[in-house]
Amino acid sequence: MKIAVVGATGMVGEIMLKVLAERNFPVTELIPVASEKSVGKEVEFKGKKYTIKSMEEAVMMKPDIALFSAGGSISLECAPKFAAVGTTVIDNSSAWRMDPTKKLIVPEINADSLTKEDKIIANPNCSTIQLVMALSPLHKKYGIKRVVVSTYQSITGTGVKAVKQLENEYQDIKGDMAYNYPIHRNAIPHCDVFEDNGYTKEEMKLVKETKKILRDDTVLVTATAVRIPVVGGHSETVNIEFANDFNLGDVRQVLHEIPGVVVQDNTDTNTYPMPLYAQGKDDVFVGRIRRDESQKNTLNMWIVADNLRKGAATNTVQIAEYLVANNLV
Ligand code: 2RA
Repeated sequence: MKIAVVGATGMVGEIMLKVLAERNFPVTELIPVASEKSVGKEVEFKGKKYTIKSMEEAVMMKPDIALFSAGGSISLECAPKFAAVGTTVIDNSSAWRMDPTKKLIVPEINADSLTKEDKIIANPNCSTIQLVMALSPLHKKYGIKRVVVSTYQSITGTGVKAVKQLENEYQDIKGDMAYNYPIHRNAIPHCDVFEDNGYTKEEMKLVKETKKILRDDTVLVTATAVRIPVVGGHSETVNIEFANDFNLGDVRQVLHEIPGVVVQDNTDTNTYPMPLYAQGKDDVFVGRIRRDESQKNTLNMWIVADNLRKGAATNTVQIAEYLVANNLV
């Protein structure tokens, strides 16, 4: 497979290369793509150096698949150019996610909807992916009426500038700010930009993308997204009201049976997911599973995942794997 990685020098791009190698994806030719200032530099993949190409060069090389993590504006401009030469694009930005003609894919949930005609495929937002990995099977079994989710998001979701800000603040160094406030010893209830309804874009991504992936607009979702000084991954408290009652043991069994979900839930041994231990892993970790005693048919849980892996790079590569395995590219 001739594979382009667009945004190859970014945080997610670098991890996409790492995951492609880890999973031994059948790459016969790698085309790393980055901004003009990086063209001509090299990236290493599986012990070999590859020269970074410009977007125009990469399009002319007609890759089979292009994995994008280069921001929404570049994706809106360039994904159609790749698609026009027959490349299948899997994009990590929000550009295409809510486009009714584009599919929003978490392979374990809805990859079966993909066809050869899907030439631009959207990778969901990281905080959505880990949420729906747990919600989907429970929705099928019990019918979800409403979800209340609060996120505790890693600064890596913002990028290198945020990681540098935290490092500087550890050492009391004044430097560039990724956020309006210090992040060290703080929690900022502001991920992405505010919309007219008082929610942030990040929160509305959770609301809208969850409905699209579950293919059910009747599922009610409300969200609060908070940035915290953590690097290992995103954490979420989730309160789920079902249409039907449930048995806690059955809920744990349903979650346990999902490929890619690991239940870590034992209060006797203080066993529960934490971002420090989720970092670098591809699973979605679920714990603190307990009945909401304030309301019938309602459950609380805690969900943690590495936002750069299953939340971005790994999910993208898994979509590519599905396309190859099902002869869709
Ligand atoms: C964030 N989910 O964490 C967004 C984009 N990566 O900032």
